[in-house]
Amino acid sequence: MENTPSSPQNTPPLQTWHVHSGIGIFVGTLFILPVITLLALADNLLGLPFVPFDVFSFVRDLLPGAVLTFGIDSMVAVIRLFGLDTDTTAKLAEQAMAVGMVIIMAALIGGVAYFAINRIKRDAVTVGGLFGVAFGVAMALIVAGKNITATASPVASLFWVLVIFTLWGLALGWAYSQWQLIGARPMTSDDDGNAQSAERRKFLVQIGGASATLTVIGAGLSAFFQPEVDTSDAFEVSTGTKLGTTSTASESVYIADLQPATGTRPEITPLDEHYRIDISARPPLIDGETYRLRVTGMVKEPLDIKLTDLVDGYEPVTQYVTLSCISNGIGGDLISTTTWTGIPFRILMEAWGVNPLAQYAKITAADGFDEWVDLSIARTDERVMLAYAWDGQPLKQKHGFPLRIYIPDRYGMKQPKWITEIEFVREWGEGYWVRRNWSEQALVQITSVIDTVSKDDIYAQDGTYYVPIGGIAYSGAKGISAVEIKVNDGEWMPAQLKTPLSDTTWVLWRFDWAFTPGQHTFRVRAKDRAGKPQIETNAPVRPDGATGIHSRRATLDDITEG
Ligand SMILES: Nc1nc2c(c(=O)[nH]1)N[C@H]1C(S)=C(S)[C@@H](COP(=O)(O)O)O[C@H]1N2
Ligand SMILES: [Mo]
Repeated sequence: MENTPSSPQNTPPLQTWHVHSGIGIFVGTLFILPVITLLALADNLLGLPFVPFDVFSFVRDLLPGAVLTFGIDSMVAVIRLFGLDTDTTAKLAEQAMAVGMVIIMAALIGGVAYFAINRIKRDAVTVGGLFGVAFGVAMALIVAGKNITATASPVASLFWVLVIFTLWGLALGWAYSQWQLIGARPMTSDDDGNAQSAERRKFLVQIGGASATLTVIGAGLSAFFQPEVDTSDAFEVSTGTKLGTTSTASESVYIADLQPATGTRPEITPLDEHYRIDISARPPLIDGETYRLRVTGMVKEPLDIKLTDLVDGYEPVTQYVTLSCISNGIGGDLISTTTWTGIPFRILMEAWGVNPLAQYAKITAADGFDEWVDLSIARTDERVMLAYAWDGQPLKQKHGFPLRIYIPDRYGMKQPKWITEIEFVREWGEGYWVRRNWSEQALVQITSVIDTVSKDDIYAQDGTYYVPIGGIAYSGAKGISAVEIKVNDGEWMPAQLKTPLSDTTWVLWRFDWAFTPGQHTFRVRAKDRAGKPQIETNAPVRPDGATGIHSRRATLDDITEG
């Protein structure tokens, strides 16, 4: 009832200098959401940096290789467990992690900022602003170091990052002072503390609402302005010479017109289903017009080569290629086949006047990826190519526009996309994944997969019912000479092989199994052209690529006549 001015409960001093750090965490999180959508909008409209993707790359490169690979392995395992498509789901997960990292940072900085204001008892807006500047400087440094998405000028990019994070800090400080003000407001006797709580709740709802509105508008606009990066018109592609199946030694083992069992994957992967693996949260965006390939090191003279000069200046070759990721588990979906068009690397080396003493090409890519190519392979194997087209079209942005390299018999990790520089050197170095403890050579392991036990295609011949079984076998450029199937504890039996599209693709196989009802386990194994059998003992994907036998179970109902 008493409401004396001296009562400390009802009229606190004008500045209490105490707002709980928890409120700082909450406000920091709340205010970073519109910042993130504004970053996305400015990225889409003006090519300004989308900070979370740079942060993702920064954190990723800080992590020890083992932790990183464990993370990727777990993610791929979870995605496969839920039967999701690895390509898009993994990218979405990475992008979500990227945004999550920035949100967590903002929450922590918000909490620390409020703690600091409580302690140093200075104007909250100023202190908040200083925290924002510090946050902004840190983010600007990361952006300057990584630059995953920005196409705007570096000065504009860094200025923008600094400004928007400073604004975030000022807003954080402003919210503190508002909170303080509500606490300092003189209250009447009948509504004392409750009125303050109600006021504060109202304030939280207001800033929450404002923040949510901005976030939704920003997200909507940036989805609307999302640039459609279509590279298909960047240049004309002619296919030139086709490299096919050159080996005749074991051609007798192939059947040209073998009909694959229903359910066998398509021999040529539709381009938009080709698997996709790379290190950034978003593929680098390269402008084909201004692009220059830098050729440096042990060459006659350093070169900056226009894309059209490459595409129009050399007779292209085209070959069917099966590409596999070293992270592809037994029976996994990180393996695909399409046509690659490009220029034999050997021809380019001649044209560029590469010093015969050069041993390696150090390849640098726009996303910070790098790898060393052994020139003894490039000098002798004409299939090594600087590729600019897949499936008769300029490379899609996500598959490495404008240039990537092809090296037969190696997993994808040895074959950079988005190539920006080729430096000819004497000394070998460890590439991006080799530094993270993956295989130095990354030679493809022989592998085979059962795609289907085609229960619905059972047919009768001479009184026996047969079940078509089918799949692929792959061994990089080593070819496949035999595939064998084993049912339950039976003998290994030879499958039929379809003539492959080239020496560097998978081979489709088919086996017609004499039906018996019940539940069965089918196993498959293969041999390469040199007669080397696939390794049957299980090994994980790291460090040398998975080995082991793929198996599939199927329950076959008895055949009901009539
Ligand atoms: N610049 C760059 N090149 C890269 C990678 C990358 O992250 N960055 N990933 C490599 C890996 S691990 C694989 S498996 C293949 C995948 O190529 P794709 O995504 O076009 O199928 O690209 C390789 N080249
Ligand atoms: Mo890979």
